Amino acid sequence: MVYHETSGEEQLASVIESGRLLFAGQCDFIAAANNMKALPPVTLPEICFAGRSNVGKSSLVNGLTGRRMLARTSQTPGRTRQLIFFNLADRLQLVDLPGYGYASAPKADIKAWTTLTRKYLAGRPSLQRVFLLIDSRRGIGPTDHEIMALLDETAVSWAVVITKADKQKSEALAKVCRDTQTKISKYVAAYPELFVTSSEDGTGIEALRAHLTGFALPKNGHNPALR
Ligand SMILES: Nc1nc2c(ncn2[C@@H]2O[C@H](COP(=O)(O)OP(=O)(O)O)[C@@H](O)[C@H]2O)c(=O)[nH]1
Ligand SMILES: [Mg+2]
Repeated sequence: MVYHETSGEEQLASVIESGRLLFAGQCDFIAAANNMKALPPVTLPEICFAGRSNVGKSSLVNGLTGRRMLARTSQTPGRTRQLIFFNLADRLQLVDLPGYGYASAPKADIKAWTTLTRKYLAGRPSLQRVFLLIDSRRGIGPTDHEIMALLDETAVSWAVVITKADKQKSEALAKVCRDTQTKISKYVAAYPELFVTSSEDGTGIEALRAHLTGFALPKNGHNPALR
């Protein structure tokens, strides 16, 4: 018998290609919710992006989907107070969560963030994983730790995405990654691998697309895990 064994390289290329195809598909804005009733119904597996205001969430959604204007990016942080839902090719839902920790009242900000977002995190059966964005120039701050503790509490699986990698020299970037990895190792719900990205120069975007494809419905298929 002759087997064709796929090499590691072939497998990687195929996963990258699946990611490219998924994110090249249709991507539509479906809802902006500022209360639980306004959340769109659970129909697709979902992943969401969380992080401080200005960390690069909207830019990442735009970078992943290759659409410059899909998620509104802003020079004025702290403006988005809603959960923004996008439907990607009827296979995966992407959610841009409100930013936190900006301005002079971080405590009040966390509280506002917590009320709706916490309900969403705790009560969304389709939510597969939270991607928590950390700016490569700042690393993990105290507010991020609060959010990480909250995520651990709600028992949602979460992973860190380092953003703005283009803004750091490679040594400094490596150090931020090491520090971040050490810090997140204390959290039980944290995925151990970091995703290092730049929406500016495309670093890590195809790897993240490939990873996210693992949560999507198969093409023309259905997901038995979803009721
Ligand atoms: N150099 C660089 N700037 C970025 C990157 N991602 C976002 N930005 C900038 O950071 C600012 C905030 O980005 P935005 O996506 O609106 O952040 P959000 O508040 O988390 O949604 C904007 O001025 C973006 O142009 C990146 O990867 N590299
Ligand atoms: Mg934004």
